[in-house]
Amino acid sequence: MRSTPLTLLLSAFLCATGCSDGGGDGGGETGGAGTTGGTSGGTTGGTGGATGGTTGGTTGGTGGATGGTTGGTTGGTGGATSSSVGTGGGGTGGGGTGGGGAAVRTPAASAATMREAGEKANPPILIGAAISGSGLGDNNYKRVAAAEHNYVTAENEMKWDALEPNAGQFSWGAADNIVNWARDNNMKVKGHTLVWHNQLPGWANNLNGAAAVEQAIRRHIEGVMGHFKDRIKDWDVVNEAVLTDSDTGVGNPRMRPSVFQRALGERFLDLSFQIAREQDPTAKLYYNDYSIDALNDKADFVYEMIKGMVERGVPIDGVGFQMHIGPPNNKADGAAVAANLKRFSDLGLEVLISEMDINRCGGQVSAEEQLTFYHDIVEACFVLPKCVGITFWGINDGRSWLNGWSGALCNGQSSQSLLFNDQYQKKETYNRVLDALLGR
Ligand code: 9MR
Repeated sequence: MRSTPLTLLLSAFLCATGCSDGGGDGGGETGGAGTTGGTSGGTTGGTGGATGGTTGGTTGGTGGATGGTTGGTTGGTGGATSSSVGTGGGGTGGGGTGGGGAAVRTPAASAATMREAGEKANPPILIGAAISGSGLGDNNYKRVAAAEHNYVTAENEMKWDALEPNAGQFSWGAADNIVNWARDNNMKVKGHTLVWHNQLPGWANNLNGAAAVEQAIRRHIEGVMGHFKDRIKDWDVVNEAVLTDSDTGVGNPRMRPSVFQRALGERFLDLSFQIAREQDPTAKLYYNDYSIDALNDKADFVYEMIKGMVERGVPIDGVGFQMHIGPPNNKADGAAVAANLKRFSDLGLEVLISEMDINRCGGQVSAEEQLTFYHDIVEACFVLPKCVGITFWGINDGRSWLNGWSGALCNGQSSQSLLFNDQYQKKETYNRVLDALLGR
């Protein structure tokens, strides 16, 4: 729907209170980036400013009063006035002035922890970790996890096989434990992951026919998002839908022949996001994948795929770059990551580092290179206001998934891939990450 005169008036008024160039002019199905602040929303909201309108249409045009001052990453928080104009699922949308789109993120002057550095940065940046149920049985693990992070992804407990082991029968216990622990420690949670070919229960993997698969996707997304609705606002909606000849993202990129793709074709992507949006109009909806961190065949293919979704008005808010560096996945340096994050964010989307670790097994990444990568890749995200979070895939080396993953080449050795050792002491990798978060 197009903007109304009232919206335009409000835009002009609110702009005077702090909007800057770069807001979205929205409009149409997907809205769009622009320079005047989102004057209208659309189905998925304008892409205004950095994010001003990303949540625009669906929440009725966020952005707004605070958009200009907090910049794009938080753009969307919207002023009361603009929200009231914009309610109605993107009707008039836009909220007008949102998303000034801060050009840079300002680091904290000092911080004792990564969490503090992330919270004091302007705009703030989420510092996350993959958390496992078994880890929460260890007091040292819990202490470090909560002191250093404010964002949680369940490592396995929210996957399809864990949550819906039998068709239509949900099992919440292990996931609830993690989500409730996060809430007790004032940590935000990202739901991981709704539609993924891996860790599917047998019954889902064996489904046949478009109708059965669509029904299963719908029941799963509605059931899971419905259960966590008050506690989880960020979701990995589709995970790892693209395949290349090697896990490093090189060679013959194509849609992965999963049960979803076989039954519905590429349409399963749009469908999953649309169902998720219907289930929660205010949630942040992400696509997530590995070995798309640098500039390679897979990243190029995923870029075109996501661009197509944005152009079709599919309700996607952002892309997660897993950032598993080293075997079995890709190698990426800071400059390549920066260029890649930038082109995706230029689509009007949020970006985030969603599963970072750097594997030393197999000798492909030296100790020195690991430190450089940790610093420079974290920096590449930090300097980009639309990069809203950095999640590390675990807390301490001893619990890393890489140690037991054959393609990771560890052969029983530690992958030495994370920021804390097995006594939960900070490693030099931690110091380099904290440096990057403090602009050093
Ligand atoms: O860390 C997870 C590990 O414990 C599981 O065995 C594995 C099984 O698929 O999944 C790991 O997490 C993956 C994540 O959910 C999606 N991206 C790749 C991660 C590492 O394999």
